[in-house]
Amino acid sequence: MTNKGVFDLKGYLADKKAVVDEALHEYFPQPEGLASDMIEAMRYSLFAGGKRLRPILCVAGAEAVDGSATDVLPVACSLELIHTYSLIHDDLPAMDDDALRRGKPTNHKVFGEAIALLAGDGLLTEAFHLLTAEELAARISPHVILKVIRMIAGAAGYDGMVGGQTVDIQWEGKTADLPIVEYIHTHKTGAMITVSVTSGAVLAGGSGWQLQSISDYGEKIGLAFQIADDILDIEGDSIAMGKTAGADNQKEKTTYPGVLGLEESRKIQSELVKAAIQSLKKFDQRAEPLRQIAQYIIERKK
Ligand code: GRG
Repeated sequence: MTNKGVFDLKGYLADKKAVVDEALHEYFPQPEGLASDMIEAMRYSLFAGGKRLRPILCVAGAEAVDGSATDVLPVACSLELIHTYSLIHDDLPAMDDDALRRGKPTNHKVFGEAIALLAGDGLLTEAFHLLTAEELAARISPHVILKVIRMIAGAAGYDGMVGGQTVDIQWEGKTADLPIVEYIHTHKTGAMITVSVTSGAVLAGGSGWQLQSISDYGEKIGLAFQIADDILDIEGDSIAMGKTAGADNQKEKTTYPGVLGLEESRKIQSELVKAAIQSLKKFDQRAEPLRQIAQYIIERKK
């Protein structure tokens, strides 16, 4: 695990995804009782085959400061629940009106709009239920858990993902400039990615400089991730991505390639990845997964 030649990122991502998927299956309710249709709808999107990038970042953030997956699994899973809720709501007719997500028909196409809306609400609420799990409180001090809950609520809310989504929708069809697209991307996508990696490091007891460096890393890869997503929307393949390619252009979305062009966008994403890796310069080989995930974020095909 000491350098790029030896570390197997593909294997690492597959292993951590399996650990996260197993925990999600363990934590998540079965479709029982009178509200079972809504629980089925939550499960449909949660287990539709996401990359689990946010939980993996949480685990890798913990490992970088000598923690482990076991320390952070409920938090890692809660991040995936919030992410999945955002995708269900994002696909609704009132938002992006998409038909395909994670390679399957979108939640509202299968369960109807009302149940899809409620499934998103259920996932968001269940995330905070999971954040107060006894399993976590048995390992981590309440003070640290409270701090992490506050960080996650901030990143998911009005000054994070929901704020970014608001500006994204309000700027559709308008000519935006760099500060606007930067606001959208850092809030809509970057905030949750940053909190994913930082929360892992906080839970694992990272020191002041470690948390600052990991937070800088998160901000840089968060922005690079959404720029890569914009580029994939132009160049990617719907089947490989599991969602409709070309949707941004069709909806006249505010994107980096739209504002700066493809070449400049590619340049910026590469610089962000370099800077993200540089943020980790004081870390040892335990941060190797984070370094390589940074590169993977702009090289991925889905
Ligand atoms: C509050 C009503 C209401 C809705 C909120 C905030 C929000 C809806 C949506 C914003 C979230 C969003 C769609 C951000 C885009 C980020 C993005 C590129 C998502 C895809 O992430 P991946 O590639 O997907 O990690 P997988 O499927 O692999 O998890």
